[in-house]
Amino acid sequence: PSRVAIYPGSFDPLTNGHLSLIHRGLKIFDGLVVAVANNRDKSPLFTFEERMALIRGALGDEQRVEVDSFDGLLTDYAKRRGIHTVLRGLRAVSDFEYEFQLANMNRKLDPEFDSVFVMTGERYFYVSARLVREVASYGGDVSSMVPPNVLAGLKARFAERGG
Ligand code: COD
Repeated sequence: PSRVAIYPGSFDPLTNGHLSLIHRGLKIFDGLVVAVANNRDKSPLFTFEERMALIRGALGDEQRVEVDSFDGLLTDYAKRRGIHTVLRGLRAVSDFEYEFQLANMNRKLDPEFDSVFVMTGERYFYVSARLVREVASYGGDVSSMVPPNVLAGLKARFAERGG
């Protein structure tokens, strides 16, 4: 039987840290569903459609990854998909507290639910989408932190905004 996990996140935008995790995840699972959260309460830099397109663009023709989006609770989406395993990344100790809370809450909502944590490649320990957004907004060089299509997307977005 094939093992598939959901890799959920904001992906605003996809970074090389996320990509590293996807490639590591594919060594553990047969397939991944990258699920972009369409959170109402956040005002993202990229719409969820744009974030999905950037992920698809960065993955090329990787057949084992499906890119999808969800709104509402992750556990509801997971149940709907019949997938009870989620892939999450850990960078530093600082990620642990948040991930621990998230995993426990999700477990309360769905007892079947399990989270698998993978460490990113060490080159990407310090890469976060939030810092990428901030540095790029001031015209800083983020070319080592994001794939080329995301770099182009960031440049276009901040050019539009006149930044
Ligand atoms: N190295 C390793 N891992 C990384 C790196 C990196 N450089 N960068 C990011 N990651 C990991 C993160 O640790 C995370 O595990 C994953 O990649 C995605 O990261 P983000 O920042 O894009 O996504 P998050 O953390 O904002 O995603 C949070 C969710 C959207 C999954 C969460 O808020 C959610 O499930 N929302 C839906 C509503 C819901 O169910 N809420 C209740 C949850 S208890």
